Amino acid sequence: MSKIALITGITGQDGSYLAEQLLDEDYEVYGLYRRSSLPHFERIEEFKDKIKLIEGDITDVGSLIRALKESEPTEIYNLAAQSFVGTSWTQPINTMNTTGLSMLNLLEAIRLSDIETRVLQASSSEMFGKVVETPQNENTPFYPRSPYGVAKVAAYWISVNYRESYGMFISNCIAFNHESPRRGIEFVTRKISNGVANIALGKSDRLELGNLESKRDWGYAPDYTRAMHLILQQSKADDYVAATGETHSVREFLDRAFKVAGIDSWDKYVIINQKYFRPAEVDLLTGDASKLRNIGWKPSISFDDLVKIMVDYDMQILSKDGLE
Ligand code: NAP
Ligand code: G4F
Repeated sequence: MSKIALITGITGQDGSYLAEQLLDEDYEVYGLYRRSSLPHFERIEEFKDKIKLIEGDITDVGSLIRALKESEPTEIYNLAAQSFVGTSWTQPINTMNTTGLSMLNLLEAIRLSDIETRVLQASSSEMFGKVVETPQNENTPFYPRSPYGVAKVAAYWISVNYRESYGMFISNCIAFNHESPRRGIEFVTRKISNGVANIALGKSDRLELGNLESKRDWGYAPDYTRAMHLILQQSKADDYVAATGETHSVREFLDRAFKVAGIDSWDKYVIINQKYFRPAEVDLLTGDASKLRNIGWKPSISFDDLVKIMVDYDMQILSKDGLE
């Protein structure tokens, strides 16, 4: 049977990598994108002609039903979300709708359309929040620390509930932070790689950041979209943590990024600004991905290489007078 994937959030970091990987595996790929006043297909520009794009919004059930009818997917990857934790305090209701309730929209759309399909929900390590144990695995209780985290917990539990209630094939990839040159510029890793590149090239002399002490389990985004695909190829729907198992502070990321750019001492460039601190912080995340490793997954890029890939990319595009 030919494989047909519908990816929500096709224009995002993960959507773009996943689409490329599925095209390489001869999938027919459909992508749900939302209308905006200016088109923003940068991340998928190079292979856009191979994807079938469907306009729709994850908060609009009608457009989801239309997308399902048009694509008749064998696999759905629900990646669409308001994914920036900081914005979830300034737009909590939008975040709950887009990141939480949207999963229920999608599941109801599937039921109303009466189609047989597998569903992958992009769950998040933010659900562990104020962690109750380290490292975190599939059995670690959730303690979300942001409206975003709470919305992801809601989406997670509705997916589990529909799996148990209706026997639907719904799996969760509980993904820890994953980054790449396609990462949005407001996330700390890309903000640092871009900021450091600007400083190294003499285009800027300051980088404003918030809490440098929080720690994250940072991996490479294409490894995580491989994980999402692998999870949906299993015979049984289930939930898996995707993580490297290593944790590093924002300070360590910053230090390494400046070193990659050839700057040993960064104190004079970095300014701590309270506006980037969060009302409630997630201090430490470290994932235990043993279950996913047992089905054949492993991360391919080390922390040091991840930082280098991102800084090198930003140096290269900024040298060409690209993104500022
Ligand atoms: P991202 O780059 O922010 O992409 C989010 C995507 O969702 C974008 O394509 C965005 O469209 C789309 N979207 C937002 N609101 C929408 C709406 N109302 N209707 C339709 N589409 C909408 O995020 P990402 O890093 O690729 O992450 C993918 C998913 O994994 C998200 O659900 C995120 O919460 C989750 N996750 C990410 C990480 C991580 O470290 N990256 C870790 C755990 C979980 P626009 O381009 O139009 O904004
Ligand atoms: O890069 P961040 O904004 O990512 P965060 O909050 O960990 O969320 C990301 O990972 C989650 C998985 O755990 C995803 F679910 C979510 O969608 C997203 O992809 O912030 C990382 C850390 C935080 O502790 C933050 O306080 O960096 C700290 N930080 C310090 N200065 C900063 C800054 N974060 C941002 N964005 N900007 C700063 O200037």
